[in-house]
Amino acid sequence: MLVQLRTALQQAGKKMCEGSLPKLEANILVIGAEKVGKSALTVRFLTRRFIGEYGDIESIYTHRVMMAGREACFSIWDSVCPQRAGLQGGLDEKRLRWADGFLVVYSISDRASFHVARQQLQWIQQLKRKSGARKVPVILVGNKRDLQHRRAVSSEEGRLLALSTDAGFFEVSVAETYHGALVVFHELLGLVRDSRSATRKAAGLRGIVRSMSAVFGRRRME
Ligand SMILES: Nc1nc2c(ncn2[C@@H]2O[C@H](COP(=O)(O)OP(=O)(O)OP(=O)(O)O)[C@@H](O)[C@H]2O)c(=O)[nH]1
Ligand SMILES: [Mg+2]
Repeated sequence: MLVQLRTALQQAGKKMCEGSLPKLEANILVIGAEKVGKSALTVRFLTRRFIGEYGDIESIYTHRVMMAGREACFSIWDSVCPQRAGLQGGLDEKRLRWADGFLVVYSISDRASFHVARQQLQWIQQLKRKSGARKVPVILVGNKRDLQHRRAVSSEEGRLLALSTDAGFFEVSVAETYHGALVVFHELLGLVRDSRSATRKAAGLRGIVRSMSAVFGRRRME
């Protein structure tokens, strides 16, 4: 079951987004293995709270934040674990096309969840590249940092995986602090913004090249 949630505050946000200020809109897909804290991360960011148990409902939240003086409106798709989704790495082309940016979450105390994260990162890169995307905004998140005594994945391994798949990397404890969730979402929004402006610049350059070829082509004909 997929639930869409939009609160009164978020409706107000939508109105602000419709104003004259330049705005950033982004669809964020949160994925990862079962019970790694995908919902905890999302809810922590949206409400600042950690409530402990979240059930297994798949939800899309709409939300707004101020980011570097600019209004950002975005939708966050908190997906269910891959096993229940029954798709390769919990991903399908529809979700991939929908998303502008990805948070791939694993638990530092769960080695298997790290392997799922690796598969998902590779799958994202493959499908997005196939669709012509240049740089894909992705952040790898190692959650449950408070469980040091049960650590099964070193920080170094996380960082290396992120480096090799061109993703950002953070280790956080959603249970302990709000700050980690905030940083992760803000960084991802920054990556989405950068990738959009890179795409716009590339399109602008292509336009200039096309106009120049048209002009010089015509001169040669004359
Ligand atoms: N110790 C610790 N527990 C956490 C942390 N984040 C989440 N949890 C716990 O991990 C369990 C799973 O959290 P969820 O947010 O439901 O995980 P999920 O990935 O959304 O799970 P599914 O949607 O069922 O795949 C819950 O019992 C949370 O309380 C954390 O940072 N530290
Ligand atoms: Mg969940």
